[in-house]
Amino acid sequence: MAKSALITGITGQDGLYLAELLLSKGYDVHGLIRGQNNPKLEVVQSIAPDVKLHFGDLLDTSSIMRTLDASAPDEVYNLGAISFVAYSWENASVTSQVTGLGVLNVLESIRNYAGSDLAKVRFYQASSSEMFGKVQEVPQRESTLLWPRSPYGVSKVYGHYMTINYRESYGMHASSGILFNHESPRRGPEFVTRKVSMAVARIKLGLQDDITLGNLDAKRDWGYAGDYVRAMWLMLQQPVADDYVISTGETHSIKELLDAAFAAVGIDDWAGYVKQDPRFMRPAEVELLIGDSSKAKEVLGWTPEVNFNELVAMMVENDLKEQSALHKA
Ligand code: NDP
Ligand code: GDR
Repeated sequence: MAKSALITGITGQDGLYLAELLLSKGYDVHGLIRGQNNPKLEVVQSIAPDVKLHFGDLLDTSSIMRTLDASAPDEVYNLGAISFVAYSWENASVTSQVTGLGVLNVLESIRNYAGSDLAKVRFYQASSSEMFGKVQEVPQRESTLLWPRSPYGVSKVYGHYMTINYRESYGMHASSGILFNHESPRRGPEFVTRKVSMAVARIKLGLQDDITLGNLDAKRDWGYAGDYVRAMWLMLQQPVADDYVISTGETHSIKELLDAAFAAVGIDDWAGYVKQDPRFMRPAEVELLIGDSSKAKEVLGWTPEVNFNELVAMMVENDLKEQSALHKA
């Protein structure tokens, strides 16, 4: 019989890639979608029409329980979250509730749903490299001390330890993927890679004059979302649940991101196109992230396939197509 999987955060970047991966493996895929008129519902239905959608919210435990009953999942991937770090300072309480307590709501719902047969449901939590924050070790690995720098990071730490706690307290097959930044043409436009790829495409097409950013010196370990959802699935196929860092092991500054994005449209000197505004600076910055994913390589056999330059070129190329189509329409 086909396995069943439930994905929270189905309308997000990772939710869609994961849904496509699981459908290609023959899973019966269910997604939790929130809101009475979510504009992304149509996107999910057009890209992955075989996904069965259930209306619910991470803040509404009864909706999660109902969705578990309806989908009878073998695997639950908890990707739903308020995920924009900058937003989390302005909205610390709701971020803590959704990104932090939401994890507990899913774990408790699974515990109630599965009863004495807890082993029948495997759980994946979307933990984040933002938990390392003010990094205490370079590169960061599973054992590195966590030192989050934003309400988002603090909420992810809560979800991370709650996942470990359910594994240790109840023997639940609950794993956390500590994923470093991963991007794609489906990345939300509020995140720096997509903000840059869209702006560079529009500048090239003569639709925009410049781009305004915040800190250009911060460094991130950027990978491709399509590679990273593969790691999520691999974690839940292991006999024993565990936590894994997923990263490329390479770090690049925002300036290097600008180098790669402008180079993709043939512009070598971007200085005249880039402005800075304190509005985009953060109250506390995560200056440097670089991950060591050797455990994932050893145990899961996982390695990333798309490198930084290929990723940036893929995003710019997609935005050139999207923006010219929009402009012609
Ligand atoms: P997105 O921001 O693209 O997607 C977040 C998803 O969460 C959306 O589907 C959103 O739905 C949903 N959501 C928000 N609030 C609620 C709620 N109250 N109830 C139910 N669903 C809700 O994130 P990504 O796809 O990029 O990331 C997936 C997960 O991985 C997130 O948990 C993120 O924090 C984490 N992560 C991401 C990394 C990255 O680099 N992308 C790295 C490490 C961790 P809606 O359409 O309604 O807004
Ligand atoms: P991040 O991603 O905070 O790492 O979280 P984001 O792309 O928002 O920021 C990356 C870095 O770029 C700097 N930056 C800017 N960022 C944005 N968004 N806009 C700007 O104009 C800008 N200028 C400079 C930031 O200061 C930061 O240093 C992402 C999210 O997907 C999280 O959910 C996830 O957990 C982490 O990645 C890993």
